[in-house]
Amino acid sequence: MKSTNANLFAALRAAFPADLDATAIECADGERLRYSWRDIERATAMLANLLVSLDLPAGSRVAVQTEKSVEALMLYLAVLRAGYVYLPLNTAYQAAEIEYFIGNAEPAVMVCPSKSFGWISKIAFTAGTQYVFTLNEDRSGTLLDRAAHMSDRHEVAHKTADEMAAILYTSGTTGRSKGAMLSHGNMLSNAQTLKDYWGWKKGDVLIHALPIFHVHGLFVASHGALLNGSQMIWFSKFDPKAVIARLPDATLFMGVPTLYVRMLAERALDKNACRHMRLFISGSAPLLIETFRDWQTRTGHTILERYGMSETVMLTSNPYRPADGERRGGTVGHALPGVGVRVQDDKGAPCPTGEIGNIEVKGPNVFAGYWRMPEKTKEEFTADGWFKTGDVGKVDELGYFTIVGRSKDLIISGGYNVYPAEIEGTLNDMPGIAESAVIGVPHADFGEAVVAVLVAKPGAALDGDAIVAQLKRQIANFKVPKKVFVVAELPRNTMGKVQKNLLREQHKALFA
Ligand code: MLC
Ligand code: AMP
Repeated sequence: MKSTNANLFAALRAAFPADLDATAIECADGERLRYSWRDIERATAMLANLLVSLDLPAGSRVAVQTEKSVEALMLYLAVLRAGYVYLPLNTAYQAAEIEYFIGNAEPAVMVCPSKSFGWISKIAFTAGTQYVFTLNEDRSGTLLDRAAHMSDRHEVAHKTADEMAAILYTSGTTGRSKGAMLSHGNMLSNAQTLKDYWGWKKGDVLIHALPIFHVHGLFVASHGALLNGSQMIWFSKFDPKAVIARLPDATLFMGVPTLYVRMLAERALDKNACRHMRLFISGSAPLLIETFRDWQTRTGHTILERYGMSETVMLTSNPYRPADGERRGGTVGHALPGVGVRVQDDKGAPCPTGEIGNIEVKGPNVFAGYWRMPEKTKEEFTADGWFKTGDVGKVDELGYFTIVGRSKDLIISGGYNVYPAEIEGTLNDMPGIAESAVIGVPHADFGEAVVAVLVAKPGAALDGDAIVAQLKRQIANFKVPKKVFVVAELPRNTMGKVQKNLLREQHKALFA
């Protein structure tokens, strides 16, 4: 007898409301289209049938670098539905970055906008990808053209909970990006936990204004609404004024701290605009206590901050229900039900309450490992099976976790991760640069901003603007330093290690 189908899509679909003609997604910009639950059912079936018709090997990856659109969300759902593996790529990634991801993941299918077809298909076909489809913001492109000929009935592929559903690439402190393999079970268990913990209920309406190529927008937000049969008000791009104008029609909002900072800068943000809101959730980067307090004063709402990562989906959350405790600014709340979170010292022993140490996690949400990197995977797990997050924090006597820093050299800018090692590698390959140090400094809008400090090779003259222009052609724009300094030498300790703390201190007021 076949076991129950653990396909995440099957669970999401089971939550569709009885009235399939009700609105599931309302686009707040562009042509202001409305999509019903029936549209989702039919479009995902047609797209899934298209994938099935390609006769792809089991476990094939479908890589996608497209602008945010409802059709792109449908494509994600269709990949789940058909039982393949979804690989989302940030739209800011440039050719060299895409080349690495495609070379590493070897997707069978690639989907990109028509305008990028030339260079992306070249990379993809060289890497052995069989099919490259196009999908544009205006719903044109070969993907939908082909899917239009497919049947709108499709039986959801049978999956076990531990079968892979998605690969999310995360950069690393050393070496190249690693593909975190998330299973159907990882994502469904987390979505179910959050549905309960955040009290999703009938009538909830979510404003979806985040990109859909990372955990926050693609999984936490979309799964949340779909698993509750809730309507989404869909923004293809975040615009603070437009979002505030739609708050009265919604009950839930999820954002990275920059989104909250930008909305606070708008006069229209007030208690009246938030009169029907039930919950504001923040994550992906630290929410400043000033933002938390200003939001309370202006809107009467206490932002719920949670903490997670690509390898684990969500880990901790401040309480939603008063019975579970208050929402404490500056903390990321409690370990989610069923998720183990502990703080360990460098020797691997538990830290006493209140002491700072390494955050390690365990649970049904934690990924199985990095794609084709068994050694790296082994390094990132403890002998007793806990995943080392690379985040540094502490827990108080009431079980509230606080993130105080990172053992990984990572900058989080506007909710996007930037690994200094990657930028330094790119800089060090440029002519005239002897060495570089990339740091994050406080930034009023992005939380942290990327800054590069360079040393020229003897006799070379470095032009900061030209270096920035060159970087923009090579790496995603959010990784490009907002400021470049040229110095005679980098500060080093007695071991010869660059003292980034001194550089951060020196430049801390640049954008504050
Ligand atoms: C854009 N720019 C950024 C930036 N975003 N610079 C630094 N950091 C960022 N995050 C720069 C561009 O390079 C460009 O510069 C200029 O800003 C305008 O670009 P834009 O695309 O028009 O920007 P905008 O639309 O204003 O985008 C800002 C933003 C966006 C905050 C809306 O960055 C965003 O959506 N962030 C959310 C990221 C997210 O979803 N993270 C979740 C990860 S999941 P120039 O010089 O080229 O003009 C995760 C796990 C978890 O972390 O726990 O959730
Ligand atoms: P990513 O690899 O893009 O999924 O980013 C995950 C990282 O974002 C985590 O390891 C943390 O460093 C950081 N992060 C996520 N949520 C929070 C939060 N609420 N506060 C501080 N850092 C966070």
